Amino acid sequence: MKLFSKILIANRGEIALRILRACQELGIKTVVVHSTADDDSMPVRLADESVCIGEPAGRDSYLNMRAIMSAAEITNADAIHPGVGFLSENAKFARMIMEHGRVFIGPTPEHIELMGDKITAKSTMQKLGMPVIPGSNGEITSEAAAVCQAEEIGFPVLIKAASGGGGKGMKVAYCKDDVAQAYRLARTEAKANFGNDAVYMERYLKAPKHIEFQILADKQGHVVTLGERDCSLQRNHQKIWEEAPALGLPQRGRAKVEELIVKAMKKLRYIGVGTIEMLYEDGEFFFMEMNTRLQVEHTITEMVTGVDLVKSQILAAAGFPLEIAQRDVVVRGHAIECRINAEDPCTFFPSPGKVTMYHPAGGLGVRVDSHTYSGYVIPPYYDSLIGKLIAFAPTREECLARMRRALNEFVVDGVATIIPLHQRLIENPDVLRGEFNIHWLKGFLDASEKAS
Ligand code: MV4
Repeated sequence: MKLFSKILIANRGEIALRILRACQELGIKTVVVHSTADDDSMPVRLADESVCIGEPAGRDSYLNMRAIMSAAEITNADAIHPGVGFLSENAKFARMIMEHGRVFIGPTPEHIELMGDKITAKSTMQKLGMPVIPGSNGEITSEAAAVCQAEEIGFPVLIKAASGGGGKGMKVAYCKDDVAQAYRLARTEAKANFGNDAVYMERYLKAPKHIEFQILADKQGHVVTLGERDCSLQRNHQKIWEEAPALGLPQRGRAKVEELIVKAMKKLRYIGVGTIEMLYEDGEFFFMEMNTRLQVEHTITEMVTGVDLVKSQILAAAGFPLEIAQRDVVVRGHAIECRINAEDPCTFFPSPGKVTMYHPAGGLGVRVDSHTYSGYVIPPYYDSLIGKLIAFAPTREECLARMRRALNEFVVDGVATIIPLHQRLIENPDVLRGEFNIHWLKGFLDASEKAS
């Protein structure tokens, strides 16, 4: 078995930098592809080679598969890391890379397709023994069937898009009279957003937590879980604060779910890193979706397990067996990630422009993953994530204290950031007690808007 000699990073920003750092530590040469908006970016400067692949808009650069393939051919990169977002869950891209004799750093195109369709993902995981939310078994294809299903499931029900994600094409129906309209709206929205109008139905969970499990697998069939993250603190499906481990989960139920996940992933012969997204309510876990890629919040799992997920992912893609077994995985201490978005902390309006002064927090137990520097100009074309502040400590209480002081230390001048929001969250009694679900942040923001 041979490790890659050169990896092409098909992404930008902090995640491109994160992947670049892993490559450098593994002694792998790097190529970063970039748009004209990222000419002066940190990953471009630090990479061994860079190739400009097009104009700023995503479809003209970071989503342009042919341009990226050409860059890989020209630079003779033997593998491509897609990062997060962009082409990271695109089966066609993964297949194209394979057909060009290179390696896609991720699972197979079949795995991506299986999990990309939420209906097949759900039925597959259910067959493999995972608990799922009661609902229609498969697609719903008529208004009459929707009404019939809803009465069987019991109200409220949620209609979801098969190609969904990010909440698009999702409609709640609280009573029989709502169903037909919710069904039509969900279908229309699904068609417009994903070009696929297939929808399915589930009982609507009113106040769940979003708990996700990190897994890691190799081509030899070994699978380990690296514990869970609580990602409930989100706004419009954008996570802003994540923690590992989650608070208040039942030990038995949690262990059982981990066991079922490992079993399912072994059966599927999954490869690399993956995340099983679950909803947790009233002591019960339900499979929701699986992400077949690295995630932004992988960092907190790295802090509490000591496992370098990006290195492990690259090694697994190259065919190396996992260096750790399940008995080696110990979750120690507590980690919190606060996403630093260049947005107004009240309106969340993006705040691109020049960062006149940048001084990240530091010290024991503080990690900052960021491509930002003093003088960096945040382009207006992409998401507003300019860094991640991660605090790690032996206990949650110490972790909160560490995060609080790190937030106070962090300086970003010239643009607005959501650091002030994090500073308010970290003083909130509910947040301090870990008592929040997926709707908590909206309530908090609505209340503070009224108060001001
Ligand atoms: C749900 C749900 C409640 N009940 N399914 C949102 C995105 C999509 N991937 C699935 N989502 C949800 N599915 C049932 N049966 C609530 C959500 C949901 C949500 C889930 C995780 C994190 C944030 C969320 C925000 C709103 C709704």
